[in-house]
Amino acid sequence: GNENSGRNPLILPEYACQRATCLKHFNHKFTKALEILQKHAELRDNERDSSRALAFRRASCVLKSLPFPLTSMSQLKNLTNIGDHCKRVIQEILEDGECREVNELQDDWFQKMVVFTNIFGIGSATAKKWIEKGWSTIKEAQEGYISSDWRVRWGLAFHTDLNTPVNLQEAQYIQQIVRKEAETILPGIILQITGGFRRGKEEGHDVDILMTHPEEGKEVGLLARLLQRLQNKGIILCGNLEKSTYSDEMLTLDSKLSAKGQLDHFEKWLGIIKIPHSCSENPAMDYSGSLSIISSCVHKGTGCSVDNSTCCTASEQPLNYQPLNLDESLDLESKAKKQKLGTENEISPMELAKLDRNWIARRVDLIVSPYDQYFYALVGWTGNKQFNRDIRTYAQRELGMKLSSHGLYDLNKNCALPARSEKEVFQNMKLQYIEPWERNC
Ligand code: 8DG
Ligand code: MN
Ligand code: MN
Repeated sequence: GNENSGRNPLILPEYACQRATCLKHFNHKFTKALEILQKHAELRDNERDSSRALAFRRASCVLKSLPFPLTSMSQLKNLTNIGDHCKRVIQEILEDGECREVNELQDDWFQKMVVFTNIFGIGSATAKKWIEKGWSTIKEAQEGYISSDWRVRWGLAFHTDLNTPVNLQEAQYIQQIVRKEAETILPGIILQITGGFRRGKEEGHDVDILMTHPEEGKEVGLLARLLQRLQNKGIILCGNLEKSTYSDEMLTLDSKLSAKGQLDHFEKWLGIIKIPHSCSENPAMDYSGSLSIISSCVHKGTGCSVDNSTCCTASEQPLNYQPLNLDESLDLESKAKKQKLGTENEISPMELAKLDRNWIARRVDLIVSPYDQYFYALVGWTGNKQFNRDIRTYAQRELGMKLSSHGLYDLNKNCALPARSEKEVFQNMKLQYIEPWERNC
């Protein structure tokens, strides 16, 4: 017995969208192990493994919502979603402090696969081929691989930059630049950082920015004009503008929008921009007004409170940074171009990366949504991916409804359910509201 055993039997709601799952929790020892099993299954990447991967993730997600540290197997008795394999892993960690299977999984192959699949544009199929060729480092791939995919060319060249996590200051700096240009083009625009930063993460692999305008149709054409302005400022390295492929039928029938798939049909730009090195380091900047700290973050249904520091969200207000001057780095580039080629030809991403430069490359996703889909888009692009899977499965199985980033469709009544706020999205699904920082499944 320990002080927590009195809390049992603990009943957690079955779906993660019915529970709070915060970044900080009591069971990292177990969830880290289960997520290595998940990652390994994902990297192996065949049909059977992908369902095993999801099973590991669901179990991990349950442990993240537990309001106490797990100390005995009996505490798992009333919990769903924890299968026999997961139970064996948990038991071994309880007894030995570690799990042999998990340790053995993290072999050379696994380490290499993680390194390679962390490259922008590289999936597990290509990573496997590289390992079969005997490659084990980024350098070997940089020197030996010629790709027709712009993402891979830039991803390889700027691997060091892109593998340095983006911090909150950088995310807000990027948001501020995008907001300034977007507001000039389209006054009244609504612009929001989504993704991990909105869930309270302090670091991320990219910055996700969702945009809309409350007047129907005003958002059309915004993204192309915005990109032109960012291009003129010299901050775009590369990227791809995807046109919207949305039509109303997609609310009901679309395999891409299944509970599994996370892809949607919004107009979006996925790319890489450059920001000054100094924008996350300048001590003269005052960030005190930039965070809205949520004073208390309570696990719903479990009565557990978590430290404030894990519960901040990125500001929705613009900040007042001085516009940073990139002229110097642009000079460097044009000098390098002239030296290298004596022409106006582009220098290669690899050469650009090797320059002595005062900027760092950052991955950015820009998404534009029509206003009538905006709050569904906001939920979808806030994530996380596991939260999306779960809430979409919940909608389908428990309500007979189809949820996507474009909307919610009642398959029995044959009608779409509009939402004018994020809270309404949850109300429409008969769910208690889950705050963004409670969606870290
Ligand atoms: P990180 O960048 O901090 O590492 O994590 P993240 O912000 O949670 O992940 P992300 O890969 O940037 O994705 C953000 C959310 O966007 C994620 O929950 C899935 C969601 N999403 C959609 N539609 C699409 C889509 O078409 N492509 C991608 N990549 N993500 C999408 O709702
Ligand atoms: Mn992200
Ligand atoms: Mn993203």
